[in-house]
Amino acid sequence: MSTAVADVQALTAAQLDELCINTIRTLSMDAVQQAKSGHPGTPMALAPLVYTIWNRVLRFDPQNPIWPNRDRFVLSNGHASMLLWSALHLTGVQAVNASYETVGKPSVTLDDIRRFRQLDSKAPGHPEYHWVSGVETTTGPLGQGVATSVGMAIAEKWLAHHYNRPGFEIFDYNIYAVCGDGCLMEGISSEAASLAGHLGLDNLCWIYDNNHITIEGNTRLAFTEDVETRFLAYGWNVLRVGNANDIDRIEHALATFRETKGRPTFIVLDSHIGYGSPHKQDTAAAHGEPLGEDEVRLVKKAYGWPEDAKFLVPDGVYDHFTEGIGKRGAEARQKWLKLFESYRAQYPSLAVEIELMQKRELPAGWDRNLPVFPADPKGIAGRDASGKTLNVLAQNIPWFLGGSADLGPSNKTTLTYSGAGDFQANDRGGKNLHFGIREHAMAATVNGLALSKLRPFGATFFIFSDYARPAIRLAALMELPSLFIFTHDAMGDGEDGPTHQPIEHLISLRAIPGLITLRPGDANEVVEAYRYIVQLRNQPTVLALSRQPLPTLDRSKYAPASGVAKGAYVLADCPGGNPEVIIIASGSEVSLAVEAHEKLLSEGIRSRVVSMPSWEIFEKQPRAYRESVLPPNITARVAVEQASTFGWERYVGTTGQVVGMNTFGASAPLKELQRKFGFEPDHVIAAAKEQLANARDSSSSKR
Ligand SMILES: Cc1ncc(C[n+]2csc(CCOP(=O)(O)OP(=O)(O)O)c2C)c(N)n1
Ligand SMILES: [Mg+2]
Repeated sequence: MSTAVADVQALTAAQLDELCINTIRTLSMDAVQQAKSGHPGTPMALAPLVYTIWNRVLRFDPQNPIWPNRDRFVLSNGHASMLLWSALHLTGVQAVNASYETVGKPSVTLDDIRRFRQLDSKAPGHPEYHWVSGVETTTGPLGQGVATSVGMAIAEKWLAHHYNRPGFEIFDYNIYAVCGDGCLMEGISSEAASLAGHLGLDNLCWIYDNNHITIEGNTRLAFTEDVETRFLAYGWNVLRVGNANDIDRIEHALATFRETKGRPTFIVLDSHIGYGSPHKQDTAAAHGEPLGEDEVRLVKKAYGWPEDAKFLVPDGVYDHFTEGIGKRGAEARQKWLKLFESYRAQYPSLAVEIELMQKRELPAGWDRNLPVFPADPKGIAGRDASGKTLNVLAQNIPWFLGGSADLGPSNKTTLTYSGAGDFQANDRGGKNLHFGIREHAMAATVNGLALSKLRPFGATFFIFSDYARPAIRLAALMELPSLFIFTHDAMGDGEDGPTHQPIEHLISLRAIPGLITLRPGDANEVVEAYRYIVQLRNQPTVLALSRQPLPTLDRSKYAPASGVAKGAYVLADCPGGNPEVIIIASGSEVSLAVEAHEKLLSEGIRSRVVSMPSWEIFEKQPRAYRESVLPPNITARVAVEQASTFGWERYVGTTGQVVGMNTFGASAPLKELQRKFGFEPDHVIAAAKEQLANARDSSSSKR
């Protein structure tokens, strides 16, 4: 008799395990079949793994999926999302709202699973943080999940170091990440594994679904390296489970992970994609398309499942999860809550910090001693102003930390105050992270830190934001307050030449929904940019900073830098405030615009300078404000920005002029580049006058 319809009381423990595993398998097959799209084969193969992790190992309370000391489960092979939807559903994980409260309903219902991949279903195509409670990070772009898990592991170590006290293990959780061939082929996983090995992150366990199959066929086609040896070389503990259906062995390997100190663990799990499918097992056909109605029946038969049942959760399955993860998780959390209450009594200020952090709030006094820079025509580089500000913020906000991809001395992101320290295997308290030359893993790690509620930043040259872009995009998709600090934002490092001069980077980042880009124009704008950024709770930021000194504007003469918080503001205006031409600029071009403006004024031309560090912030302002800065009737407009001209029509209109870049840069001293590409006052003045003449012509022709 099939176990699915048997009397639950009569089942052996092993049969009950199998019943739960087959429920995950069949839910996955049915959901994909119903959606007519999706990935059935990997859930069929990995159901025993996911069952074991969730029901036997994970310290996670389904009643509260945001409990700070929960173990993290990351599904890096996000196409196998049905594994996660099944786990979240069967364990009864509760939904949480944006205010971090449980709302008394399940995160994923059976109905969501029936509507897998459909609009508004809580069982979308890939795991989506923020959309489905219980998803620890968004995955789908292969490799991102495992790289993000490294940030989570760093966060746990850092939190434990800072907040645990004798007798108070407030943070002692582990991170489990499941990945496939694709994740391990992607470069980001190599970067991340190398970093994790170096840092000896023994709270991190990756489980590799070694099924020898990707979309095009057998891994013989393109992936023949010795993966185990590779991970040994990274300094990981490498284990192997030769049969993905052997849950006792899986459990044993996971126990070995927990006992392993000083290095992360990599478990190779030999599996059969499409397990149980007579015609599709071990073939690429099981990867990314429905099995077909007939095959589904055959598989169900092989599992001892009623062939016609769909979305069946047999009696006893929910209960078995309640008995397993439900009971274990609730006990662990209740114990922790008690522990935290006595911790609060003994260490009230630390407890407050933990609570603020969990809600992404800032501690009192977070903005004290922020620098104010006096007017100075010689000025200071954006990166230097940033370095000074970072060092203040990192002292005011205990959980503000970060680092660079080996460019700390250039990015000026090194935290130099006494006690800042370096995060290493032998110092878990350091606030300087050394990502090495691994921009992609750095950005994903920053996301993992942000997912763990720290306030992280990662830095490199702006040109290399390309190497980090997929993770920046995910930060935006996940609505994380990750901060990416990119210096050398234009042609400031002139002699390095076009390989080092960003052109299209700003506009391409401006195109990412939800991402804030900020390119401050002088030192005080840098400070104001930070003031804005650290108050963000749900948006990532790209901060583009100059390498070279920029004049510090005289704010008694020009508008205060606090205008940065509006994205764009009138920095300098003509007497009476009724301009006839507007010059809009960002970053290093702001002082150039001001210089041109002063000359125009002296010639009796009524000009206005708008400093526009952030398009996105400006777009959030009420229309009345936006029109006060850029009055629609003033069409004579010039934008000046040492970057691609692409997109500036938005603010200068189709008749406006953009002093920007239409080509790559060149290798030469900055002054010569500024001359060659027209970033000089005379050029801006000429553009403004041309604009004015055109505007006068067109208004006289209208008359
Ligand atoms: C960065 C990235 N490139 C390509 C894809 C498209 N894609 C999705 S799954 C897949 C094959 C993955 O193979 P594997 O990780 O072995 O998964 P399995 O089929 O074994 O589950 C590919 C190429 C993707 N999701 N992400
Ligand atoms: Mg595979």
